[in-house]
Amino acid sequence: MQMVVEKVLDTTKFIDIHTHLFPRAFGKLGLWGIDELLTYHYLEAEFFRSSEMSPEAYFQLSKPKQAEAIWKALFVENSPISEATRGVVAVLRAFGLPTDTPDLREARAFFRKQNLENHVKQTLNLAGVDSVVMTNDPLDPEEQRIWMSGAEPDPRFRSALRLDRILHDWPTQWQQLQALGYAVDAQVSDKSMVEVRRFLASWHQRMAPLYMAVSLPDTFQFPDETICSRILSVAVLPACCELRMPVALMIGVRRQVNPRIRLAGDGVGRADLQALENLCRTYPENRFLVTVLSRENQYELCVLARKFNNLMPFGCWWFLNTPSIVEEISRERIEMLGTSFIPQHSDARVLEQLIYKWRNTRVTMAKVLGDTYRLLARDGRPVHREDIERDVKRLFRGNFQKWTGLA
Ligand code: RAT
Ligand code: ZN
Repeated sequence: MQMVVEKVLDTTKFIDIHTHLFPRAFGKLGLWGIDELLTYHYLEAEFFRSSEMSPEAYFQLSKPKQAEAIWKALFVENSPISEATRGVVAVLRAFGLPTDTPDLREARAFFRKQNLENHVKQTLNLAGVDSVVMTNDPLDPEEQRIWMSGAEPDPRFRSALRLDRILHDWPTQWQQLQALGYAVDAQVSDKSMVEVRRFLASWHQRMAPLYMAVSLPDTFQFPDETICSRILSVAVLPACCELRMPVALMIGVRRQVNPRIRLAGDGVGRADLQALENLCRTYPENRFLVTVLSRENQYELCVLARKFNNLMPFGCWWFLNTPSIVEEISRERIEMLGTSFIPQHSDARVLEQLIYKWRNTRVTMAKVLGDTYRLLARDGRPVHREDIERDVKRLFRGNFQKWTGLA
């Protein structure tokens, strides 16, 4: 049975429902190669724990120099045993590159000679995924320019309309919307809300996103007397209903607890999931894809999902994406929700990260599913290969396809 579970997991192509990757047409926004892998912010956070270099000195360096400093501190002077460092080792190995050299010469030479198109194909193949969902921010100036100039879509890279700037930074972003021709104001008036809906509809047409998404702090409340709450309820949720799209809520991030280390400086806090309960109950016509960052919120999320079928838990996000925690959360979800959830997304920012992140997910899920089927068989129900295939397909493809209409 264990071997069948592993085989099915290995041969089923997954859909990666949340990444920060971009296709070739997005130029420099798409990150790949050894220097990008090494300067991943998960590794930067670890670097500052093992190096005497100050963040200020580090951020002054060029990217290749940063990569070299991280390689030296985390891979040469120390054993790369953390999840993020092991990931780089696994990627190097997957491409037949040495994993214990004192410098990056060979790895750099390898990536330099890759043809990007073939490399993307090979990487997706090695990762066992056939589509990845991007994070698309219409108010990011660089991204906006690319979308406006009609970048050629790549069917493997699907879009998700990210709302963080609009929802969290209205006081500085409303003028951007105004400059794009929307009659909005600082006071989030009724007229403004109609205009935000028009903005979302127009970007929906341009991007063809599978869902809208926002990350939310641990302090998130709903309903609330905030601009975020107003835009969410008056513009975003009605727009999602009208456009028949789910909204993804990623709850529990404490942004910039240490601004000195920039992107690596975000933290986590336990959220009050009463807010989510209120949303699911008040908006039965809306569908909520939800991931929570705090380990302490996972059980409540499962209980809520048992109450509301318009709630789909997904992924073990960010700091939770380590084998021990993924195992714990996935067991809990299966025990409470069967196959009615989406176990994981990669959150990859650098193309080749797909390889190790999905490999690790498969290893952990093989353990969890194998144990689950053994319990089921012991209880008296034989488990066939077709059952396992159906379940894996539902978990890693079907649930998302059903919610987003992705073929
Ligand atoms: O996991 C990450 O890389 C974080 O920095 C965030 O991007 C997070 O996943 C998010 O989407 O906000
Ligand atoms: Zn993310």
